[in-house]
Amino acid sequence: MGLLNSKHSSVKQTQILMLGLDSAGKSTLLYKLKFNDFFRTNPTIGFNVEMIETGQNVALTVWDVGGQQKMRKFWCNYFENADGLLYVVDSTDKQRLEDSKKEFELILKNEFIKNVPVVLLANKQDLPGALNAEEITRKFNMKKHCSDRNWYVQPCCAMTGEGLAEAFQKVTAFAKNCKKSKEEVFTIFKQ
Ligand SMILES: Nc1nc2c(ncn2[C@@H]2O[C@H](COP(=O)(O)OP(=O)(O)OP(=O)(O)O)[C@@H](O)[C@H]2O)c(=O)[nH]1
Ligand SMILES: [Mg+2]
Repeated sequence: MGLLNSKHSSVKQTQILMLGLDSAGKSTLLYKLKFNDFFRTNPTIGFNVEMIETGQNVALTVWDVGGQQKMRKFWCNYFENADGLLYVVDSTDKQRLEDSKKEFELILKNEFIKNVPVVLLANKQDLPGALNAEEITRKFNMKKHCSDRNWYVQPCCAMTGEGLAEAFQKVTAFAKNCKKSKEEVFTIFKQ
């Protein structure tokens, strides 16, 4: 069989897919993490991609895909290689919370995203009226929808960077474990 157990090289290269509705704060978050600076963003048409060094001997490739309605049909093009999913929510946008939840559930149903670990980012915690991590966890019914994978809900503020390091550490650790178990399956399959 032509399946390769590329343990050493693959563990270090981790693909993180970042999704969420438009204006959730994905690009702000990506550039804050990459350059430790706040940048004014424009709505993303297509995607942004950045390499992030984590200091854990893991290089993350982070894909930030535009979240406008017309863009969402292209999200599935990025699913196949994702080792971890970061789903960003504007915690103050109560009107569109239901939309965001629906999109999230659709993603989780996709075959390529099966078992892929999820970190949900409850962004814009600096703003008054932001739902906290517990409220977002409940609204998104995380226990039910993510029962087949590792998941975590991280409150954050993309503008100040608060909570971002924790979120990326978490998704990296989850993705590493997920890769390990995939490789074990490959190894068994090869024998
Ligand atoms: N107050 C506050 N504003 C934020 C935060 N994160 C992002 N924003 C603002 O929210 C707006 C949208 O941010 P973007 O990063 O462009 O959102 P996006 O998710 O990339 O949007 P699309 O590219 O359209 O999918 C910008 O005006 C940001 O400055 C935050 O943590 N707090
Ligand atoms: Mg963007």
